[in-house]
Amino acid sequence: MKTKTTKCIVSAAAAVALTLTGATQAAEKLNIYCWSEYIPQDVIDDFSKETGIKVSVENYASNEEMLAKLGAGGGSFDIIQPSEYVVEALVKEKLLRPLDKKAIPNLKNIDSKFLNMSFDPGNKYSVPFMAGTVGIVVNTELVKDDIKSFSDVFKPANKGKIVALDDAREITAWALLSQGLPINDMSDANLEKVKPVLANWLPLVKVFDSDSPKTALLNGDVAIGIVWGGEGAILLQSDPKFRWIIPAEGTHLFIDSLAIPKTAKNVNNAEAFMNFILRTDISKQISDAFPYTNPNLAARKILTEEQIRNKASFPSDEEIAKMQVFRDIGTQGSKVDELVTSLKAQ
Ligand code: N2P
Repeated sequence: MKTKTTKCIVSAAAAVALTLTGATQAAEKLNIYCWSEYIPQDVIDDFSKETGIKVSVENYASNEEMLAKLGAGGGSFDIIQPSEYVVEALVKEKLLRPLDKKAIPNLKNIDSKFLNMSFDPGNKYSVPFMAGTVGIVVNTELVKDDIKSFSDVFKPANKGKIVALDDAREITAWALLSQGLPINDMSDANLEKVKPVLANWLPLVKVFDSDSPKTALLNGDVAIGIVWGGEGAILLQSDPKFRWIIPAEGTHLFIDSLAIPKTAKNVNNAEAFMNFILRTDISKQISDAFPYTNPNLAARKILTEEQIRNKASFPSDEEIAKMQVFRDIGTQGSKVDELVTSLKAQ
């Protein structure tokens, strides 16, 4: 009996030792592949300081760029940041790893509105990181017209004054909206319908930029932008001459999540990082740098009134209710890419 107990203790100790060795080995690295201008460098540095985990970060400017790299087997990533329709597609293709929720207790900080969404019921594979929309920013010192819609932006008079996101799915969605068509119906017939619209619009754009579309507006290179909400929010903070407009035709609500690819090698570290950035103070730090719609309710409670009042960061419930969310469109995605690429090259 006594011997048996001792043996048990010994094997328990061995198990602990094994786990520790495993943890020490895994604690060395974490490879993140995320949207540009979404996770501040000081957050990454603080995580490394706290955990000793060495983090490498690569950025992408569109979901399609990220998927192309993953699909081509380029890089080995422990965390990616897909948008809703991409989570949906990756789950379908069994390319994500189920999360160990016990390792992510700070999930409790997320607003329940952003949990259990249709692209990942029960959040088996994804943790909401940031949400937001796409809207119009006008430099009112340079443009006197009362711009209300995508169609107002893409008028011949604005040729050479526009910065737009460099994102085929986004651009095509704006054209569909301008025709009163749903943004997820990217059938061949609808692509044919928006082709002439895009053929008129694209030559008017001076700068295509998804990484930092605010830059061309800040330096006066352009006067109108169609930009991510967080970029719009930074512009509104920077100068009252910038006005934010939710396009009259409607717009798109995105929810970008954190997920672990099946092929990840540092899974524990990935979950530790997810838990870290869901911490109230860290999530606030992220909002301070990149003022998108933060789904972290605990962090939202400690944002300043000015941050919460920024309409580009936090659209009203009424505005959100009118926004559409992208769904997986399967193989039509590559046709959308081809359409926009060919028209841009004209
Ligand atoms: C962050 C870009 C926002 C991502 N720079 C839109 N899904």
